[in-house]
Amino acid sequence: MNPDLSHFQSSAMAKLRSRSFWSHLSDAFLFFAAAFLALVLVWSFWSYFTPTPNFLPTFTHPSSNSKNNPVESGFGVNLKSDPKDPTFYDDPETSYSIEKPVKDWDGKRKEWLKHHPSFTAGARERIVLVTGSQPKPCKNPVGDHLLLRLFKNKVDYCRIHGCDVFYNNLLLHPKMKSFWAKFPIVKAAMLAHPEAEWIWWVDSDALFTDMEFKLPLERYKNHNLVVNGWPELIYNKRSWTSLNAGVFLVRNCQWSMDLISTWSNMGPISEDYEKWGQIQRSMFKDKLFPESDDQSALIYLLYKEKEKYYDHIYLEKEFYFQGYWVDLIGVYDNTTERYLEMERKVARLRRRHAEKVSEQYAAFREDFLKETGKWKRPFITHFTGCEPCSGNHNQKYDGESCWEGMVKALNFADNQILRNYGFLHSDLLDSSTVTEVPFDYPNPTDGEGFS
Ligand SMILES: [Mn+2]
Repeated sequence: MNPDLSHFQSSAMAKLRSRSFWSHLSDAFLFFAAAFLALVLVWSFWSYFTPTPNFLPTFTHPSSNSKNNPVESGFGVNLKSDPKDPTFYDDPETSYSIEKPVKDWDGKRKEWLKHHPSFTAGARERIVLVTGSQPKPCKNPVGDHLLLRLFKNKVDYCRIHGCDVFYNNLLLHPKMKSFWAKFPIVKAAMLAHPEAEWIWWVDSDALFTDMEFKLPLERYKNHNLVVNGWPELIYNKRSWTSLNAGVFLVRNCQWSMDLISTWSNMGPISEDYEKWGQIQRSMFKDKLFPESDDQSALIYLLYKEKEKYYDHIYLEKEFYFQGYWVDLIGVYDNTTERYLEMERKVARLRRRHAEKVSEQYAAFREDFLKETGKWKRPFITHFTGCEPCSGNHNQKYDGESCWEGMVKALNFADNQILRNYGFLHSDLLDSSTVTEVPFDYPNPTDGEGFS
């Protein structure tokens, strides 16, 4: 403590202690007199100004009086105002193309936010989830159906947690195909969403299997890219699977713009594309195909330019930022049972509620999850190698296990949503039937039963 301050405090205490009983009594009298007066004043104003209780909020017609009222035109943000002041959008030099770098993006984003102040509050947490699939119908007969369900899963997650979703099914650069296709999309999404701090790329073959879990953004405040990965595998084993590039969270900033262009320049837009493939194969002995791929490219950057990249990239391994499906499909049944057990014991956890306030119930559950340990729901399950659209799954798996695994994961996730609508799949392998959820489910008096 500051010595001057401590002296002041102790002398003030001494003064307080030396005051007489009578002075305390007169203070008390004055206090009550003032409080009474205040009460009378508040009460009289209250009866003057309180309008007739109005149960329903007032709805005004959208065309009337909405110009200056930001709250009216969206969830606290003004969706109707775009002032005339020029921004990067008006600069003919600004290009969405992956081949033309963007400069001074931080300054440009900041300038845009200055002209759209209603977006400033909450800007640090705003996320746009970006995903997509190929432009043509799937070769696999159930491919499009699976893609629809995988997309629905992402929409469900974002409805609960308030993220926006952009689904792209076009190649934005003719050369940037398959795993390279995401970079032109992510770059374009960054420019299209200056209001968002984060772009969250989630592969079409990945799905949320814990609808309650929220990204721990606070943990990433000093980082610009988050991927699931293991430093020891990158630096000691040099494995091309030491991280997974199918799900990543990237900050909408200049650093990321630069990373995306460096990263993409190891892809098919580069004249050295073939050479990059050879470099990657000589570096990662477990990489079996010759083409340069995005995942190897990122590991290469982390390995070769550790000083430049390591401190800015968060390798998340504490939870399933994305998890390999083969490790996870076995846990859904047990996890379901463990969560029901939790709810049988705690009425607050099984209380019915509106879907919109689900995050509150996720927070309630936090205290109980620590005990659950390995039976915590995996956050994201990634069906790597299953190729739902083409059907050309990795020969390591048979098609049946990919298909069954996906159906199980989808229904497991869907149950977490459906419950808010009063229904459940009682069999995770049966996608087409549901049962109505009884009131106060799973009440201990129900016993084990719900099928
Ligand atoms: Mn994938």
